[in-house]
Amino acid sequence: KHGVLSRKSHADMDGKRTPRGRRGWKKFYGVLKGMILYLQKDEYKPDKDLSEVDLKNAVRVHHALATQATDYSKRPNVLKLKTSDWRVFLFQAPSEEEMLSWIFRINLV
Ligand code: I3P
Repeated sequence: KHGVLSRKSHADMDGKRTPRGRRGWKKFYGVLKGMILYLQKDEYKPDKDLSEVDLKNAVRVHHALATQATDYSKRPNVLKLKTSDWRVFLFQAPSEEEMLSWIFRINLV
């Protein structure tokens, strides 16, 4: 699955709140491949190598939990992702249908 996703980092690897200055929303092109959600700057091109930044932004979604971010009302169509290493991200999808589809696909991994 792939599509446009905006990301906000809420908690870091140790479960601690992401510090000010790194809490902003950033737009990516998300690609879910195997157990990894790649967050690329540019649109997905199957034959293009991933840049170092792309690899740094990739999130392991094995044993992660995706839910609707019902406690976040500033933006619509936002899901919350808790990873197995205690990071927490918010991801905004372009529509409710896309958000539900991402939740479903992430939780299948
Ligand atoms: C954050 C940025 C986010 C905001 C966040 C700020 O600042 O303005 O958009 O979240 O608020 O800390 P920075 O880019 O300097 O990290 P919202 O869009 O959800 O308001 P927060 O600290 O309350 O999460």
